[in-house]
Amino acid sequence: MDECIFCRISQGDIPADKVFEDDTVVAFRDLNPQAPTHILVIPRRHIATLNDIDNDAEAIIGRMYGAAREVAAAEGLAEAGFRTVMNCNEAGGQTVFHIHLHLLGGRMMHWPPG
Ligand code: DGP
Repeated sequence: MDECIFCRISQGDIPADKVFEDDTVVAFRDLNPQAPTHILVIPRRHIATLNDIDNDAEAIIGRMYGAAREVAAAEGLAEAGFRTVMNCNEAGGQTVFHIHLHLLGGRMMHWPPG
């Protein structure tokens, strides 16, 4: 997926402020942060939306949450708390069609989200 911006970040073709990476996932700071800490956790495998998760990809989703937990701890967010969100398709607010888990922290979160 040469045209996918998050594939290109994963491959290192486009710079990003990466905070974590392993064989399965990459985590980097969001370009347009909505909280003092706003990090995106993406799989290296191109998966367009949460609707496209198959049985194989369920393990990837698990790893994304595991990485989010590790990054949240490293960023000092674990005790106070943080939010993880994955938007799906237009009505869900998705704008980049390579799944990503938003990790937001450093301020009080509101509910319901807008
Ligand atoms: P969503 O609306 O859920 O699809 O979130 C997409 C997020 O991706 C949005 O918060 C901005 C961020 N983003 C888009 N392009 C780039 C980029 O090139 N670099 C980084 N670091 N973040 C990006």
